[in-house]
Amino acid sequence: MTDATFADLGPILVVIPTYNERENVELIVGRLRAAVPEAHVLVADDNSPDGTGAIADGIAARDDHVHVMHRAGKEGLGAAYLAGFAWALEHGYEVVVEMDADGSHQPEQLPRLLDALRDADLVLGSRWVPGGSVVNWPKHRELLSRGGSLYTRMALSVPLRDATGGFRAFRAETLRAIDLSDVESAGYIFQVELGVRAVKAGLRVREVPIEFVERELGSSKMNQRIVVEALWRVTVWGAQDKAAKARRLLAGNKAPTRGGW
Ligand SMILES: Nc1nc2c(ncn2[C@@H]2O[C@H](COP(=O)(O)OP(=O)(O)O)[C@@H](O)[C@H]2O)c(=O)[nH]1
Ligand SMILES: [Mg+2]
Repeated sequence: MTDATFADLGPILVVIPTYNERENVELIVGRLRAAVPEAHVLVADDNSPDGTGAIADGIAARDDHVHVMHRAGKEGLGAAYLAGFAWALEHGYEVVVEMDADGSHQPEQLPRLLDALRDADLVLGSRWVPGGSVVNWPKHRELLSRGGSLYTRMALSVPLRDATGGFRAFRAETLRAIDLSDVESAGYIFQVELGVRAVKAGLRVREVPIEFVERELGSSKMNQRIVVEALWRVTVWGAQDKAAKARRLLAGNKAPTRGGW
């Protein structure tokens, strides 16, 4: 592994949100540090009762590329990422990566995303493009993910194949361009909101295939509330999008405008 492979992209920060990932945090940070040695890591922990935050502090004490954000309590994936992004922008990172702590997103595949970012503003690691796949994922989760992306494509007229995935690389400029101050989502639908905002802002969004591996350690934090928030929000955004299009048509203005985004 050579050092500074992606130096042309500028400093890279990988944000890893954690909630009760005691068995995973050390493994995932170790793999990431080996796979992309120049990347820095920010573990954004929501005061996990299982002590994940303290383990992350131990890693950070030994490795100057690892940082820890201790948040007051569990506020959802979207909130943890927003705090992590703000930290990244304050500290001058040019590339900000989202990655789960549980091994589903393989650090060894991050170079693919970074490579693609050279001519994109946002790169999505995608399970549902040719070459993408899932390993050991329960059928109901696959259906939810495929269905969620299909619904998003139809309701919001965006060409994303994997709209809900959470292995992504953003340019810092992209995060600034999509204005994070009024992001509405708290849970996993945050991913859809950001992807759609990037598309609607006219940015270059590329999808690259990834192999998503179901976690072997710890447990999923996905729950019914997260699914309900997702369905509800896509439905509301879809209605707002259609209303905005109708208003533009009535006004005789064909130029694309932001309509709800
Ligand atoms: N900080 C923080 N991290 C979270 C929260 N919910 C989930 N995560 C993390 O987000 C990532 C994905 O969550 P996971 O439970 O694996 O979701 P799944 O893969 O969709 O089943 C993991 O690293 C979790 O620890 C939260 O409320 N706060
Ligand atoms: Mg997971």
